[in-house]
Amino acid sequence: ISTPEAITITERVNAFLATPKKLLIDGRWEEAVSGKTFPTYDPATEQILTTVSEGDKADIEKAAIAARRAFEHGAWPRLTPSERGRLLWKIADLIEQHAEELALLESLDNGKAVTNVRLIDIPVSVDIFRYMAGWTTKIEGTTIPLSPADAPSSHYFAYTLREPVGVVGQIIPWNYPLMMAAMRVAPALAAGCTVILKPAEQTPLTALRFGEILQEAGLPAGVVNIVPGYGETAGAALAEHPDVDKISFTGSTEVGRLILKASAINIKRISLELGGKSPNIIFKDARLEDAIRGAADAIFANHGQVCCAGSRLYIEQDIFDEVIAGVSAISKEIKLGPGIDPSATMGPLISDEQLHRVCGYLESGFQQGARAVTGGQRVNRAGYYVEPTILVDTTADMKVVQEEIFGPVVVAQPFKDASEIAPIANNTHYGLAAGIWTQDISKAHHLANRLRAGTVWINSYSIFDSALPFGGYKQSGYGREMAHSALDTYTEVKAVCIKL
Ligand code: TXE
Repeated sequence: ISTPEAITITERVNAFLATPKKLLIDGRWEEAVSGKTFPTYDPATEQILTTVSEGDKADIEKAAIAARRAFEHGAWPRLTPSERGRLLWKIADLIEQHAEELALLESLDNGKAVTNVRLIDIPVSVDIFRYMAGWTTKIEGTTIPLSPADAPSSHYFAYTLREPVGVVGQIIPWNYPLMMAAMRVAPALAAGCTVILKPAEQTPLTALRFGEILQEAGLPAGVVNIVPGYGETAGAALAEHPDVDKISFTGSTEVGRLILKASAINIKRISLELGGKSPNIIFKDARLEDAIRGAADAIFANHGQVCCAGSRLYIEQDIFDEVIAGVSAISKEIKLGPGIDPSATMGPLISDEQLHRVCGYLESGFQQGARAVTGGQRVNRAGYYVEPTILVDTTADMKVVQEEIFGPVVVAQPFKDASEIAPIANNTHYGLAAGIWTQDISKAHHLANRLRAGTVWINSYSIFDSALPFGGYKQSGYGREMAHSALDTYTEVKAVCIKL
């Protein structure tokens, strides 16, 4: 554990934290209708950072009215695609301009290393706005030749339009708070939708600062409304709201099911990015140094609180001990500490609840016969720290092998030959991502085809790019984030048919 020789918290960050935060509704910062607030904590110290207005059903109602008005009338629908694109580009510039402030806030609120926020969360957030800025002028329909059976001699002209789906509710988690907001808001705005964003109750701060940035960029009132609050109240009200056309949700499979049920009220469009239990498969012909580093990064990055974390490690028998020794050595180099300690490479988990969830999984693993080669317990100090952990002697039926732990815990198992690995890798309810490490490119492609996962990385892991679609098979959800695929989920296709 490192001592917090922390980075200086800038005056701007201190000023932001010094005032209780409010909700952004219709371009104004407002207190919750109920007058309630909730605290947001620094997971490294367990101390309160600031208080935030607690939105619930009444605030969602106000936000839905504002978002509907902004969608139907006013400046937003009148902007040309090109003007919309310029606005998105400006938002990207402003995120970049305020990068350090956002990075510090993220690190304080979430616990993740500020160096990683600067390296990943901020650039990805900037890039998705620039990428989507380019798409605003390219959301095109098609022309379609018709052959009507009952009127073969008539001539028709038919075409499609792609129109914004309408008012969109976005419910996001706490593991990449700013990035998740950017990845959802950017395509929604590119498509011409309006948004009600509900950040996770654990990490509302960067979303709120992002709201100020949207105002600074000149986004018309009501186009993006930000309502922090709890899932069971604000989140559920958003999912149930009859005048919200679509929900984009990232979080647990359990809540994903609730969202689906709630969406029945008005047949909402839904995209779900749920959890994962992604296999990372290392063959003996892989470049071992790269594979070992890749296997460690795949699970320990962001403290394992990553939906696509490589949490099941399958290693060809002959190299099992060598790979485990290598990943274990890397895990011992990891320096635990608060996110704002620049020398820390792994921070605390997000909350007491998450700490207990992860420790509960460790306990269950040990009870079912798993063994920790390294790590295996909570770190005895303030903050929600768990040791980077490798579990071996695991079997397919164990909870730690089947369920998402969402912490720095990998389960490792040997396998004998390539032909047996696909069904083993596919043997969970999830299907978000997978990794393959081999120099035999034919074997890699063959296996990539057999894996039931939305993303397969070969000789790499967790490569994200604005142009690369991301999403799940099976109970990892459906719909794709990022790339032009995301625009499909924020648009409706209208067919127009004219008799000539
Ligand atoms: O998720 P929740 P939690 C997984 C991961 C983790 C577990 C629990 O395995 O251990 O989920 O985390 C909102 N109606 N992932 O409890 O509850 C909530 O306010 C509407 C994977 O944090 O799903 C927050 O904004 N909304 C994951 C968001 O849903 C509701 C990221 C996520 O919270 C709601 C996070 C309700 N009834 C957790 N209840 C990923 N796929 O990346 C809660 N919410």
